[in-house]
Amino acid sequence: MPAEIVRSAICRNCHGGCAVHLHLEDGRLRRVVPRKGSPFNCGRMCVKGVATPELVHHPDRLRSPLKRVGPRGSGQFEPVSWDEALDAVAGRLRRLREVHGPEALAIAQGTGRYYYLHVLRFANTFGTPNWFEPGLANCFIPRITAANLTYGGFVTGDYYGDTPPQTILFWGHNPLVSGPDGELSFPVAQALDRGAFGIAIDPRRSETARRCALWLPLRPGTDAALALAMCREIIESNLYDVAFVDRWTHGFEALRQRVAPCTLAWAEQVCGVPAADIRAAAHRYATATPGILDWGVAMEQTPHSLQTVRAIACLRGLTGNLDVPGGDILGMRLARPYPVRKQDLPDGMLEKRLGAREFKLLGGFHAFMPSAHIPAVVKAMEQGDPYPVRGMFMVGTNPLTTIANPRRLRQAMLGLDCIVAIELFMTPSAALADYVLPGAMWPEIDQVVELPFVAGNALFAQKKCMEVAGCRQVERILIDLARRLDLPGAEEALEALFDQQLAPTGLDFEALAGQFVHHPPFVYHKYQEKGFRTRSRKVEFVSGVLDRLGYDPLPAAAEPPESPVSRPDLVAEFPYLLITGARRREFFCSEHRQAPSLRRRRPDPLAELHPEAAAREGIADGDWIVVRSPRGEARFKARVTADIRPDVISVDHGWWFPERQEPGEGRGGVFESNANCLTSDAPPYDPAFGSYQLRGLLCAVRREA
Ligand SMILES: Nc1nc2c(c(=O)[nH]1)N[C@H]1C(S)=C(S)[C@@H](COP(=O)(O)OP(=O)(O)OC[C@H]3O[C@@H](n4cnc5c(=O)[nH]c(N)nc54)[C@H](O)[C@@H]3O)O[C@H]1N2
Ligand SMILES: Nc1nc2c(c(=O)[nH]1)N[C@H]1C(S)=C(S)[C@@H](COP(=O)(O)OP(=O)(O)OC[C@H]3O[C@@H](n4cnc5c(=O)[nH]c(N)nc54)[C@H](O)[C@@H]3O)O[C@H]1N2
Ligand code: SF4
Ligand SMILES: [Mo]
Repeated sequence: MPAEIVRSAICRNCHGGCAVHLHLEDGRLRRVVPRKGSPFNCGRMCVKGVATPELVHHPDRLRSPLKRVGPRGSGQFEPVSWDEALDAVAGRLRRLREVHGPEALAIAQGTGRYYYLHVLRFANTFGTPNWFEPGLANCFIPRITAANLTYGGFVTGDYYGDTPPQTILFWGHNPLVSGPDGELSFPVAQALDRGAFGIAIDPRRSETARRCALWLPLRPGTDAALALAMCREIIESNLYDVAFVDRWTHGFEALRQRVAPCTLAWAEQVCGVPAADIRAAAHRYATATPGILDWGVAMEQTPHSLQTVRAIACLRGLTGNLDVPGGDILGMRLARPYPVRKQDLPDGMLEKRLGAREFKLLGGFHAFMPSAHIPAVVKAMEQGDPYPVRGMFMVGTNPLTTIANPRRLRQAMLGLDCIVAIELFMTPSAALADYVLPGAMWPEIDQVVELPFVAGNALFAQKKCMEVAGCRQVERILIDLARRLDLPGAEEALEALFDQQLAPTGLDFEALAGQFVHHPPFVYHKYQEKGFRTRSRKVEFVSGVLDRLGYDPLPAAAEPPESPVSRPDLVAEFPYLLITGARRREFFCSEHRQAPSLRRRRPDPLAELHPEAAAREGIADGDWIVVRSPRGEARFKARVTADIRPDVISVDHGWWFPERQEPGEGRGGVFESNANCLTSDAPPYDPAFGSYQLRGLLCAVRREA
């Protein structure tokens, strides 16, 4: 086959969204380069995207369905044909449903990949409410929900219009490296280059914080207190947008009263940040407008996630930085939601969803994307309580690296009747499966992409650019299984589902793929016509929905359950604060350690600590160290840096070692440098989302002997 350049592709090596060109030769992907002039990625891309050919053609890539032949956990598999694998998997799933009911199948998936919503469709049509993802209670859903509750829609920063932001407040977020939309890092960098005033609220001076004029290194887990103090300062100094607050908000007086005790001095003491800096951040964000408040995942990883994101959300309402050029803009939602067939979930299954009754915004009727609570699913696997979960279908997730207390999960999985995985590589989690089905990577698929995620201000369509023999697009695998299981909607082809999604645009998949992008002019101030899409039609400082559900309708602060304040008994043994899950540009969660160019840049899992802590513990930069929490240990290479609070240790996210394929529990060294060997899946949880604590835990550190 001759050389060819495909010009209409969207990289998905992270949640993704960079428009790229693919250079193909003899059916192989040779090079990925950024598409010039693309507004979202500004004609740029990152190293993960550049490394795509190494991953697509990697010798370890799964290229045939595999059937387990040894005992579960032995990692012994033999290749089988697609027909044999799909027939066998359908047979197993049917039997499971007949014997125990559809709810006995847990469907686990990973963070937003191309097939994300189709997995939910499969769960609904199969009839199980027990669909989950490690990042739901602890990632993005609290932010989306807080925005929906407060403004009636999701908001993203306006980096794209003619009016640049004057101020960008980065809250627990490092978009130059990580974030829900990878392509966003480029317009963020551009806005900072063009002189936007950056403020970073982060215990580490992250790559993004280093580009900011003001850095507030708060104590992990105290974000709600800081946000409430900023709200108070903005109100009491009369810096709020009086006209906007009067006309467009609900509950201002109640908020004013709620935050009255939250003085700068109080916040300084709770958060460990000088009052003068909190004041400066509040004044700058309120007065140097328009301003963007770009928030990340950190404050969703505490058992206080709802009130934390709500407190931060109120700042946008007070300052009127909403749906204005250069501020935070409400999404256009150009497409219809993907047809996930919620209506097919049988009667009674909503009540059966594990954890839904307790965590109403995770799994209940008002949840944005209803899912099960992971600790409840693991308990049902272990104990059959309140009913048995006997099977697990993993679609692009490696939960032994990403779920708290992964040893417990592994033990529970060993006892299941049936495990199926769709994967790109043989991960430690997939190695526990009975059948492993090889999925296609993004150059090998048809896809519709909405950018930014959830906001949907532009739509892209890509047609399959190439093929890797033996691998199949995940939705097509699920449709094949649905047909074998006679599930509702199974007759609909993937293209028909894309067409349904695109209907409001007047384009179908073919037409959009032909033009690649649909990006109509953005409309600001959308609320001025019909109000915000909340019950009161206003920005709700007091949330009507939260009130009805029995949650505090006003934002509040709380001390993390494991902290020097709430657990002084642990401080002598565990004197440091642990933040888990640091992201690196080279990797996406537990992925990409196989790619030689990326691994060369970042060979080892890192733990960052301050020179004062290092000196106290006798640790030098580059030493291997052991980080210990009340639950376990993990080893990392020390990176000694002044860019972190002296009392904080930060450890990397998602590590395992694909080059180590020894059988048994140690496969892939999955429990060696695993941040989640340090975290806990035990209560307390956030009362609305069930989030558990992944940041601000207590830990100790020592040099490895
Ligand atoms: N301690 C701690 N734990 C955390 C976090 C933290 O900060 N700290 N963060 C949490 C968050 S925010 C999230 S979102 C989760 C992430 O958790 P997960 O989504 O489970 O992330 P991964 O473990 O990387 O799993 C993705 C898997 O999908 C496979 N995959 C990727 N692309 C494709 C594809 O196109 N097709 C198929 N079939 N498979 C594919 C990859 O090979 C990989 O094995 O982790 C959570 N866990
Ligand atoms: N390159 C790359 N990109 C990614 C990922 C990846 O693994 N690699 N993962 C993807 C996923 S699933 C997600 S959820 C996003 C996450 O991306 P972000 O939302 O940017 O979150 P993190 O990178 O986890 O953390 C951002 C910052 O929060 C700080 N932080 C830690 N604890 C606290 C705290 O208690 N309070 C505050 N205010 N800050 C704190 C950290 O030091 C860090 O600098 O990135 C996505 N994009
Ligand atoms: S930022 Fe994400 S979408 Fe863009 S090139 Fe990197 S991996 Fe691909
Ligand atoms: Mo995430």
